[in-house]
Amino acid sequence: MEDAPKLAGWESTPPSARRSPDLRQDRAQRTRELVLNCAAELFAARGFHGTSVQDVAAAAKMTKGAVYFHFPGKDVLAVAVVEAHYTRWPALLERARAQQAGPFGTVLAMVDGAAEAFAEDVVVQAGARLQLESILIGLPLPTPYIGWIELLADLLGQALEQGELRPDVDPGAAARTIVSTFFGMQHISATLYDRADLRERWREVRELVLLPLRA
Ligand code: LUB
Repeated sequence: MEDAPKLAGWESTPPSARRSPDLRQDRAQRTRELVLNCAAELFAARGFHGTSVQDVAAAAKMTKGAVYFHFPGKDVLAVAVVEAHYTRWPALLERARAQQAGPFGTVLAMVDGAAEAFAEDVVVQAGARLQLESILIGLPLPTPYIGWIELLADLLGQALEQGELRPDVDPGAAARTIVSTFFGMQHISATLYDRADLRERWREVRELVLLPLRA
């Protein structure tokens, strides 16, 4: 049985989503989520520079003032979308670990789930694009990649201890290779084919990069 892996920088409730008790009303929360999802659709399609708060307000069928109440600027909105993108992974990890397939099986389930999320989840797609456009955003974003690298290194270390990983494979090197390969795969798919071939490209990476690491 694997130990609970680390979740570097992945918070299930990011700072931007924490609200004082008086703001935790369902309606305010639902409005915030509507604005966030409308912003994600626009950021994913047009990028940070190509999206205005007015565009988000129109898409959410709200006034700009209502958007500013939840997010006092486009930069704040972009940070919230990137943070929301990272909140997907702790829940995915819980589902992966629930399969009790051992640490290497959990790695496979995690990256399979990430491929599905990058193919389907507009908040994840927007988060990835905004990370690439971070220089345009006037506020700091969560540090990219480290969460995945540390989680996979942790799980692959456990896989090595349990004889599931080839003994000649360094868990840290394998984690960095998997994350780099996955990042490049999803970026090329997004750039060339708007992610239409992402699942097929992921199957190739899984077959040629991940499965050969097994003992
Ligand atoms: C992942 C992206 C796009 C890493 O973790 C991250 O920050 C990521 C956005 O920055 O791919 C590969 C799973």
